[in-house]
Amino acid sequence: MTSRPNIIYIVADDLGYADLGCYGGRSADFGLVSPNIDALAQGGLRFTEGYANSPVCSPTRFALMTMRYQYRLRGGMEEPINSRSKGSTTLGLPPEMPTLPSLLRDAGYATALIGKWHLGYPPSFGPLRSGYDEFYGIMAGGVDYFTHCSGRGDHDLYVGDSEHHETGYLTDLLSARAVGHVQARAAEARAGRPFFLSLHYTAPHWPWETRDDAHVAAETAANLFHLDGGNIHTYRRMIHHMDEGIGQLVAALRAEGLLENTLIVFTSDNGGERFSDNWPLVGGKMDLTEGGIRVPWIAHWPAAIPAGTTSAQHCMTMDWSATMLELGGGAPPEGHTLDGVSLAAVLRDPSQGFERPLYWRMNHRGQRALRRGPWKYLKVDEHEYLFDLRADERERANLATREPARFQALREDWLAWNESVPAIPDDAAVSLGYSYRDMPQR
Ligand SMILES: [Ca+2]
Repeated sequence: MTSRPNIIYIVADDLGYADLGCYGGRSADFGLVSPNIDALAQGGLRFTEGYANSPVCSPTRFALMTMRYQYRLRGGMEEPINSRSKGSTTLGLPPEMPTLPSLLRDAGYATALIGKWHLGYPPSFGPLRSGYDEFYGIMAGGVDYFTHCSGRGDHDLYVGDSEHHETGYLTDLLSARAVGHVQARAAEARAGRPFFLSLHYTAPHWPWETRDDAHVAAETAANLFHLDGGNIHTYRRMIHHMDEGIGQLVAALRAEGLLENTLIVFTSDNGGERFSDNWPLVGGKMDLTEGGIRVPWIAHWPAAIPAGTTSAQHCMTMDWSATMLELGGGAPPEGHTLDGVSLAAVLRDPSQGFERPLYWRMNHRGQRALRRGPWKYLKVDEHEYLFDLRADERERANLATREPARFQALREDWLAWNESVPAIPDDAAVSLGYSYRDMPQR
């Protein structure tokens, strides 16, 4: 019987399904893009059919925190929350809502968020109000890596609730902070008080800046979407910088004697953006085609997870959070139901699996999706599709006409689920940073 693990939940931002070497990604001109993350996969368990709760940032983060479908909260209907939500008392994660960190804290964990919050602004919302003992990072959906200013030009780096000025490249600052946090928590962790660390990188989200690109910050200040910049070389280096930090974090855990009984989970909050590699999947961020929602899921925990294993278990973000809650000995309050389903049995024995139907909905383009077994029901704009992902994960062969009964059954299934969650309100916003005018369709 293993004692309760320390838990580190690493979330990359807009990283696509095939950007990492261990998911078939190409090498960069400087060599391997993600050797340290690949090593976590080699030493642990890699999921090939895991998903994000949403193809865009903040909705996935609502699900990550609450372990429920994001559609249950008003803020989760925004696609995504943006800086216009500043001052709002509704567009955020309500402090009274039980969360993964609040329930782990109740179970005795020391909790911290290092990195991106993106679930509403103080004073109504914030990480310290939702279960984190400590916070170092940004409140917004994106900032410049050097100035730490959001798209509105507001400086957005905080320690707790206080604005914090520090010079440096954000990815490196987050990595250094995470290493320092592990070192600071190590003695208590060894003595039996485990920690839960959320490490939410902004990499490899725009603007397209590597560690050596401080001069680019002035160019992107007016428009962080950085529509006239970036390329795959810059993009891969941005991933590599994050990977280096994760390597340092693993080294710190090893040096402190904590690696064996620490569960490290690595994923992305949504599918890849314009420079990402989602092969063989189609689409990306904002899309309910596989490229927008299927993401890497890697779990590393030497004390419990067999090394070098893979799993095709279907799962989404909220399931992973429910898994961590169970492994940490936490539980939701009486009568508070979670939508997330624990994967703990799969982690311990990757040959295990269970049926896990997964549902999505987007205001953007009226999208619907349901994954049930090998089948996927999809709607985009006024068009509806049926795909057999076992044979065609690229979603090119529409079987809706060939298999009308199956198509109708899945469609009914989705409609029944949709009735079980709140409807999208008329004032829910869809925010697109650019259109086909700025770049041709993928
Ligand atoms: Ca994102």
